[in-house]
Amino acid sequence: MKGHTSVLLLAITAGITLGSSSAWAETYNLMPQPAKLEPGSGRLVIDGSFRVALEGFREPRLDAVAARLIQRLSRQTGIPLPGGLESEPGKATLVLHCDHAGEEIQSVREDESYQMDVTPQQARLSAPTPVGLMRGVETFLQLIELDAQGFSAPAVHITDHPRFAWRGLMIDVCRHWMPMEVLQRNIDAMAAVKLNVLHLHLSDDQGFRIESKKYPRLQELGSDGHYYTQAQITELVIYARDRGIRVVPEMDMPGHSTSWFVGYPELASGPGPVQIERKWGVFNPTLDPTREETYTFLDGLIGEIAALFPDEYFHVGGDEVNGVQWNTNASIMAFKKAQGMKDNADLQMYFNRRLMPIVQKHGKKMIGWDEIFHPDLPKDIVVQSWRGQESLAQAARLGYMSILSHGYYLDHALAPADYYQVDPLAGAAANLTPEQASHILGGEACMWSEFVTPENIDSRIWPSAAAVAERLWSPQDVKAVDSMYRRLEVVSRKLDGVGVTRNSSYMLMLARLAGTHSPESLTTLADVVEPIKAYAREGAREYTSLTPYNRLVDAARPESEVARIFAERADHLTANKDAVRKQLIAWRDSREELLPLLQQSALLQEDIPLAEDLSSVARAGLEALDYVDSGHPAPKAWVEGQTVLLNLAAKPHAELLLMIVEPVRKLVAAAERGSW
Ligand code: TNX
Repeated sequence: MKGHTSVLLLAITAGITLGSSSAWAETYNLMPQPAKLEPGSGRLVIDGSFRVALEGFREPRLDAVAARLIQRLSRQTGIPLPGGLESEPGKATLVLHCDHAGEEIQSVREDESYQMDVTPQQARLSAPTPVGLMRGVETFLQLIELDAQGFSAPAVHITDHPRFAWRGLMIDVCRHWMPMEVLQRNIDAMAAVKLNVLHLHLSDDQGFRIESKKYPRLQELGSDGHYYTQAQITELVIYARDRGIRVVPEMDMPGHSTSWFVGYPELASGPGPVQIERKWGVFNPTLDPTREETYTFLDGLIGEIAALFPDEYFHVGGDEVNGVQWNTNASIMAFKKAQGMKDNADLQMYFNRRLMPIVQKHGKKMIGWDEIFHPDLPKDIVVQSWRGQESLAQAARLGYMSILSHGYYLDHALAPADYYQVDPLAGAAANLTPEQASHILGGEACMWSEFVTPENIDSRIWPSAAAVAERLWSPQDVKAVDSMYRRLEVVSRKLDGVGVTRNSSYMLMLARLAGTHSPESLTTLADVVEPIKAYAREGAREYTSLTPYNRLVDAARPESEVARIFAERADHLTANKDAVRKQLIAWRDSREELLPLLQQSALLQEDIPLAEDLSSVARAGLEALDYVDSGHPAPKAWVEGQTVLLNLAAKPHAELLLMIVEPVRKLVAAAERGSW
């Protein structure tokens, strides 16, 4: 019992309430943090006698929840556990109590709350709905840890519910095709951190990724054979529903639609023939919004696709229409003139107004990227804000529902902390009235797949999506970055157990790069570099969907944990001097083993400058430590020399950034002062 009691005593003596942001948070490794947690005393032992009972409302989905819980617990602990339920709740280790059925089709209104009581005798988890129970089960699994006495769950009382109803992850399966197993393992990981919407970006210039029986040339000619069959979609939707996750399909239109026109060129606003797009960016092919045939086609297609997805929302895309084809088509220009439209935004608005009743006719509400927003559209549309938080706030002020994605772009390869600090109700949305704010349903992390493949996509989604999940689930005042990182490290490892390949594929990719050599010394370099950020890679070279994504930049993580921890230590040098010195020595000396390894691999040669910089930057850091230890400020010429070196090392090489440069800069500054 590692200090649970002391935290409790501390809290009682200090007279503070144990709210979401108090000291107890540091005792457990929960993510997202529950709304309310009170520590109890003692621990519930988890061993081979672990049994689960179901109580109250029953449905097959709950039996599956219990069965998966037992399996996961067994995998997490390595303890063999028999499947099957305990029929007498009094004898069970964990009682799952469900009040009543949930929604037939899970929606933003679903009750996801739960309560949990863990005592040394028994754990009781109760929830109004099966989905609430699923959320609680994940908390229970996160509570279980190994200490000197074995596996146990600490005694606690938890009352929990989400802050936002829409907590999504968007996966672009078009730029790079993502087979079923990628989606399934990510659904499992989403459930583990209480995300509840998988938004599938199913069509784009580079691929049409779902089977249409009505218009089969869409996938036959528009997908290179990489698409989900209707049977697979049904399977996926059930898989997600079993885990309390909605699946929202997106058909991006009228732009980002090149792949449609390979099989159906007559739908385009410009002349054919059309090929599947291989590059990244914004392209000209766009649906012709002026022809009636377009809407007949969309009616057929949307009807067919909408029927496969029970969710109440259907995403129509709507982003990045460049207007080139509209501006060069005489009949479209004449149409605009005849209708008194002043620009292409008006024409896109006309398209959306025609689209709206089609979506409704098939029983769906419309959601689209923020370009679709127009005050003439009915109030039940949802605006997905990606260009800035202002559009989110504006939509809310006008009574429209919206979700935030700006700031949650996982493809930008930022650090978990960067995503964590973005709050749907901050920034432009901070001054909304409570009524207006209630229109903001939540947010979605977006994984655009220009620069990810099935091999490395998990390493871009996780663990950042867990930080976003906490932002969207936990109370707004849960925002301490240190605490987030401490818990994220533990939760990240548990996500590996759920099937996330972030670590396993990292090792495989490094091994591939190293060829027949051991990848061990390569890890030293790979652990301290990060891919260049945001859209920088698009300018770095000509990428296409046929480019191999097998370089160090593709293996490297969005955030170097090693460099982050080093930077923290360098910031508190007096306490960490030995560790910092030791680390710098290892980096300085890594060159000797690294260089021959890099030279012998065609894929690694481009990284030689990084290995050189790692060594020389580390040497600069060591010299800086020596100057400070000597008690005399470093000579001016030395400082200037190191600054030149650091500035060069700060530049990207092979699309990678060396993350130890900035912390070493601080050491050099200390040497210049002659003190910490
Ligand atoms: C913009 S976000 C796009 C996508 C790209 C993404 C890359 C949005 C609605 N459109 O087509 O993949 O940037 O970050």
